[in-house]
Amino acid sequence: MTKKVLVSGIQASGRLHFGNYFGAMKQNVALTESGEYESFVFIADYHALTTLKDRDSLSKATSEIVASYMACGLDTKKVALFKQSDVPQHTELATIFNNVVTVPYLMRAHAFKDHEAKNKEVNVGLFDYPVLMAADILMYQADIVPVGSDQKQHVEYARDIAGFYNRAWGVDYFKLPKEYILKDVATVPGIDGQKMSKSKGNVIPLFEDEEELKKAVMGIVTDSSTPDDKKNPDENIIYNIHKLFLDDSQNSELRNKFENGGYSYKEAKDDLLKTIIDWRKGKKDIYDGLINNPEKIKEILKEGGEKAKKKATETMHDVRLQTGLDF
Ligand code: AQP
Repeated sequence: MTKKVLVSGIQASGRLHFGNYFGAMKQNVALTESGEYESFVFIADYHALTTLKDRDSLSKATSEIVASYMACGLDTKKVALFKQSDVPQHTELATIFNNVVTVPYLMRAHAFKDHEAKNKEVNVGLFDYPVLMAADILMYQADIVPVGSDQKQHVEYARDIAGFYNRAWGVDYFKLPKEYILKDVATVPGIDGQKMSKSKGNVIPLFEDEEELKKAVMGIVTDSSTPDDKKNPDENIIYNIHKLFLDDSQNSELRNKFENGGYSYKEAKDDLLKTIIDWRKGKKDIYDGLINNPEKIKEILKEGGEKAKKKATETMHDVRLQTGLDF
């Protein structure tokens, strides 16, 4: 039986955080382990260049994604874990897609509109980001793309672009991918209650040193309730982050503590910190081992890049024939 295809990417643009983990990484590891998918997980380093112009930060972020994925249980035997820039077919396909996409269509993308609204200068890479992302996804004929809700529109764009291409060249070639979004983790809040985001400085980092982790957890914004006050867990940032780590019975126990009163924010933060430290047990050692072994990281990426390139070469062979570039 042919397996369904999973494709998922993370931008190499900063410290990985629990929004990335619960929104996408956890699902990628679990779905890959299920054996039902052929998995392509990539580090979006071309995408990162839209914001990052610093050699060391890019290579550091790339290594951190590899080490984090391995620490979280991704098995390189069951996945192609690779760097987008190691498979130049992505940019080749994006160049072709650029000819079936219009400027007004790209002007409706959230990322572009957000930048415009803030009067930020938008580079062409950022403007064209949805097209490259469509190429990333469609290259592998993805069935599903595990993402947080912030990326939903980009997967919709990939679906549209598959249709634009198929119609333009009169083929039924690219499959229409679907986003895979789990409701409870669609938007993980950061320490200020807004969406946890690398660029907002509101993250709880996955594998940074305990001091940094503690600083982030203790920095979670709270209101002026006293320890004795009863607190509504659903409106509480500490609870909304902590619940993501818990099973049903642990979750209702935690809810009770908030609802009954007598649970101070200090205690709530200490408990969350303890949960995260427990979650990191075992994983952090794997992470540190890899981060200190750049040769191993390069070897993992090389192997993954070769697997991805095999499929990408097949796709581009077909596309070049369909479009008349090859004959
Ligand atoms: N807060 C979040 N809740 C749920 N899912 C999230 N993701 C990111 N933040 C959250 C998901 O993580 C995957 C990788 O994201 P990305 O790093 O490629 O880009 P992003 O979504 O733009 O992440 P950031 O941290 O918000 O980066 P910046 O600040 O650079 O824009 C995606 O599947 C994403 O949905």
